[in-house]
Amino acid sequence: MPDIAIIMGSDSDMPKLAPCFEILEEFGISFEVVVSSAHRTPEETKAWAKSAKERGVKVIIAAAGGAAHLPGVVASFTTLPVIGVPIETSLMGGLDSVLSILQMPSGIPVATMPVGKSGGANAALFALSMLALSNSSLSKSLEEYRVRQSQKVIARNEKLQKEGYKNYLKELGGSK
Ligand code: RP5
Repeated sequence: MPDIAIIMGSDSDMPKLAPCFEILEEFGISFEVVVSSAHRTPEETKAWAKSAKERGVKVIIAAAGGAAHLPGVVASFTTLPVIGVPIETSLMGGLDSVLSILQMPSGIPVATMPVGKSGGANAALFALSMLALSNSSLSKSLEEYRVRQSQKVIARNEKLQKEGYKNYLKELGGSK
């Protein structure tokens, strides 16, 4: 029984969600991944969204790009929380996706994540935060994740202070 369900409008969205899959794997949370489009397979999308709660899903992550109606359409068929991930597009870098997902009418909420590589990662972490409300071990794991994240930044700053910005920049790939 998957705790989290991830739906994408196209398989072309999948690489952008790699950080999402990786984080959920790291936390050992069960999840399902499907491709189903609000526009190309509306009936299948509807059936999937309507049956999610019965399948034991607690949170849905929906990713789409361009005319990104998928998260909103999914949210219209379920009262489960829906987290929208706007996928980058060639036309406007994903601003079109952000606006399509963000501007939901009152009554059907969708939580909108950042566009770009943070979107998938934050969607996973946000979904985990929701599950952690009733799972103390997951809550502890999330706290430990934050500590590890802080430690990485502190270590990087220590290295920067030790080596100086010129050497650090060279290691990062050089100045332009
Ligand atoms: C959206 O259209 C998908 O979510 C995808 O981001 C975009 C383009 O889909 P493809 O033409 O690559 O299948 O529905």
